[in-house]
Amino acid sequence: MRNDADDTAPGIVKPLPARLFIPRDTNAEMRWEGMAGQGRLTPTDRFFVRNHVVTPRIDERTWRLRLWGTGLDGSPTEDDPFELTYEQLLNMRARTVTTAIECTGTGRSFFETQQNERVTGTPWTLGGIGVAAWRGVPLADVLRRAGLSPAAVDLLPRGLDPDYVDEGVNMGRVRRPLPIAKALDDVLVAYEMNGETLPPDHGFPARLVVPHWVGIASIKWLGDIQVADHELTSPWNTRYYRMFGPGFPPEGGEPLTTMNVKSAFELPLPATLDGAAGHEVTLTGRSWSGTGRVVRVEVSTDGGENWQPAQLNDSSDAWVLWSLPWRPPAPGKYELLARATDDTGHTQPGTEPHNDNGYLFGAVVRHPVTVT
Ligand SMILES: Nc1nc2c(c(=O)[nH]1)N[C@H]1C(S)=C(S)[C@@H](COP(=O)(O)O)O[C@H]1N2
Ligand SMILES: [Mo]
Repeated sequence: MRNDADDTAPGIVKPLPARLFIPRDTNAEMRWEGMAGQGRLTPTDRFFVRNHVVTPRIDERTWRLRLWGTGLDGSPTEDDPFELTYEQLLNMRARTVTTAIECTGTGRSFFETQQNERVTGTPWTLGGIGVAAWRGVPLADVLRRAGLSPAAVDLLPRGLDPDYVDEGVNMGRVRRPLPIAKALDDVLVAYEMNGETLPPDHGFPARLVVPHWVGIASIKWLGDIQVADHELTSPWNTRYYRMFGPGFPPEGGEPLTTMNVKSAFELPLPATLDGAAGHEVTLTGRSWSGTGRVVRVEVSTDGGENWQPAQLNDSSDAWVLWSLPWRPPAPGKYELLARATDDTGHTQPGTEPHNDNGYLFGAVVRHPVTVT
């Protein structure tokens, strides 16, 4: 039996009780059974953490958000940037946005376990997603205050965590280009999560929240933003977060942007349903999509032979909560599957085309359950 002691991941500040998290190197994956009975939001105590390095401790009194580059009026330099204090940020017009942050590697391990394909990277199951109410200032307002020029093309938001070293090569601080159109659309400079000050692990004092996009876009511990009148690159849009492998160009596909459709049961993986044989249980889960609103979820309790529509109980922009009664006929092993479709017609496929880094596994997951 699993005890309730906290696991540790080097560099994560918050407690990681074993009943809520699976430690994965510098990261912590959420256990889906921890969402059973929860409301629309992922409570902060169980929200996954994805750190390339470690959570830095930042003093908000000396912190500044710095903006610089050729995409701002007067082209302020990195050495003499436009600056906002924490105080000033908190005094700007704020908005609250409920949206998911999801790691591009969510579901990666299923490339191996379901498709027998080798991929590199953290072997997440489905717990690399969380939905929170983020409060902060629209990035568009911050940019305008800094003197956004009509010539601006690309941004490069950069974190204050230590340099990321990948197999001995120093990649510098975590930073990923963000096109100006998305920056002006719906991106938030967030300083609160679920009604509380942003916790250290989730980006205190401020982070970007980039709705519907790959989690890497939502830069934590935001320190500065280069605003340029030309396209920008960093390893996070050239080397990482592109599709590589057979069928993709040698330099990789286009930088990844929107997330795909996924579904998860609010059960341990694998699960045991003790004493459920012949009795009705309620299966619950959630489905979400970066490309639209989930409008249909079908569930199979027999390995994909037969499908039934799940009841959609609560749908926010971020994800839909669903349920389905199930009476397992006899003790034994079952495979549960959930398949979602969004309002732009994207449905979860049976298999996911391979890519070497195992990004964006969106195929239907086969969830093993033992019924006694
Ligand atoms: N500065 C910085 N920002 C970052 C990261 C990081 O390691 N450093 N990880 C990114 C990735 S890959 C993801 S999936 C999300 C995870 O956000 P969370 O840890 O709050 O869940 O943060 C993104 N922002
Ligand atoms: Mo990620």
